[in-house]
Amino acid sequence: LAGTVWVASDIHLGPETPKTAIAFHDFLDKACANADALILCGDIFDAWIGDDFAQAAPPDWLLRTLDKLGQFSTTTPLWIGRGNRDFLIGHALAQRVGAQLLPDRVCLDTDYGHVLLSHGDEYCTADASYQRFRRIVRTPFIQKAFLALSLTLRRGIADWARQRSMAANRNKSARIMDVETRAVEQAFMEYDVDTMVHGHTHRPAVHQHTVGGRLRQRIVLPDWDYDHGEPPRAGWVSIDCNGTVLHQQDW
Ligand code: OKV
Repeated sequence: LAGTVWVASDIHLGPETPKTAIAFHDFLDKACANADALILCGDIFDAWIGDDFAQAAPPDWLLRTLDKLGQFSTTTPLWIGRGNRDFLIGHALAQRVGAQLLPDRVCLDTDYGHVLLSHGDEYCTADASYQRFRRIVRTPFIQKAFLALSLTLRRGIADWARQRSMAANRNKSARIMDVETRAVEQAFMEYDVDTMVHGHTHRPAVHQHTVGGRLRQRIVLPDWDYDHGEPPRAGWVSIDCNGTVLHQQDW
């Protein structure tokens, strides 16, 4: 990856976030003008129940973003990673928008060196009930069975799962829902990188970790929301030969 790489995550687009969609589309114009590649590392969408949903007759809000991404990728390379919400994104969607799918964790070879990129939910190891949910819905035969259901049934299951999750999260502490330092440090060691970027926790920050006697940097991306209260939230990380910069609506 040569030049300037931009990374964003947790846009959480859906039928009820039109302002966030507009902000994201503006961001794509900005990325088109300033970045040599764009990586979206998970939860572009607030829910995803199968690529066929986007293929048959996508609702208006989705069609606009698919077309925008498709247009974007004709001029700038686009990579898409799956998040904890849109983990069912598949190659059909990637093809539809002209993107390449990323694996869950990927070591990017940038002008600033190796950067470990992931969505970030895999580091939330203190949240046992979430990790259980994650294991179940990531089981291939369970995914196949789910995708074989009618869209109506899948929508029903998704609504139910989201209601249950919201109820459960109300009783979880901030610490439980953040990353575990031990899981992060393990990843730094395993991938032997000095820079890590992830989203998921919605706690944008630049953290320093000393692991294996080396100072390392972990950049956490913000989520995006222009539809629920002030101030709006958005941001991205830019990576070039000079290093990394976390941008938060200073644009
Ligand atoms: C995504 C999350 C809902 C968190 C269900 C198998 C199973 C897939 C699914 C249903 C839900 C995605 C696809 C959604 C993420 C939630 C609630 C909590 C914490 C099955 C395969 F098990 F039912 F058979 N799902 N949807 N959550 O609405 O997009 O990440 S979702």
